[in-house]
Amino acid sequence: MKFDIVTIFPRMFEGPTREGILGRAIERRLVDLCVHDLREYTDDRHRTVDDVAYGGGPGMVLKPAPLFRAVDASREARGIPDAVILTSPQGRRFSQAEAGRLSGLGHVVLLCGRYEGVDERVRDHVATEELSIGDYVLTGGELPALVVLDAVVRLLPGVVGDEQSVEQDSFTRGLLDYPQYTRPAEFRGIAVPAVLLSGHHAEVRRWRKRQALERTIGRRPDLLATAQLDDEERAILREVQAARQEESDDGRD
Ligand code: 9D3
Repeated sequence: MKFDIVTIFPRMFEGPTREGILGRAIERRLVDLCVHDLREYTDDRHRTVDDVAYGGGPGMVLKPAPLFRAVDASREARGIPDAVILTSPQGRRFSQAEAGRLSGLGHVVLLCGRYEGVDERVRDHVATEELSIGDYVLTGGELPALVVLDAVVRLLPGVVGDEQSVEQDSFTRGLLDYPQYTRPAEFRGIAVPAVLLSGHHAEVRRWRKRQALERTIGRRPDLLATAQLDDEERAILREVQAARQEESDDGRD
């Protein structure tokens, strides 16, 4: 899969794209990533990428010309992209489903917003979509672009060694992870739950399912509404909900 990222801070991508699963995917050429310095697409001596807003007001706005030229250059060098994504606080919320959709594309351009905003003509005539990663204020679209890149790349065939772990993903299935432990069996007097040492595989599986369901109800009940549960999980869920009902009845006694 081809990615072009357009940014005024290309060095922000150096560390994250060299390390870990993402770094290996690029090394193995499963991902072809080009990071472009927006200033390379300016035509003035000062390499100006921003300007004051028409109508006045605080803050600078990213000028249209360098962004238009950067996308033109990508199109000429690497072909017509399937999506040109502007990262912005006004975007649709990025999600696991969005990551899955993008992982089916061949070529994606990510434009990183900055400052108080981006000239609206970029939204209307260059970007095919606009994505936000959540409701908190960042200083720019570079970290969001890395988040999108990371979430999409790990879904590409061959990138994560264990395809099963990708499918079992909590957000793919809609449940949070169950608690995990490794050796030693007792650490500073804190024991690993006995069931995990018992060797009873069916019991371990049921315990994990129950833990995942209890955690999801307790921490992210919103996820449960759309979770894909198997028969055993549905049965355990009814038990867990009955037990919780008991507890809240007790509380009122
Ligand atoms: C909505 C806030 N804007 C009001 C004037 C100003 C503004 C704040 C922060 C404009 C741009 C930014 C920089 N953030 C991004 O470019 C951004 C972002 C984010 O801040 N949070 C979550 N997702 C994203 S995607 C791009």
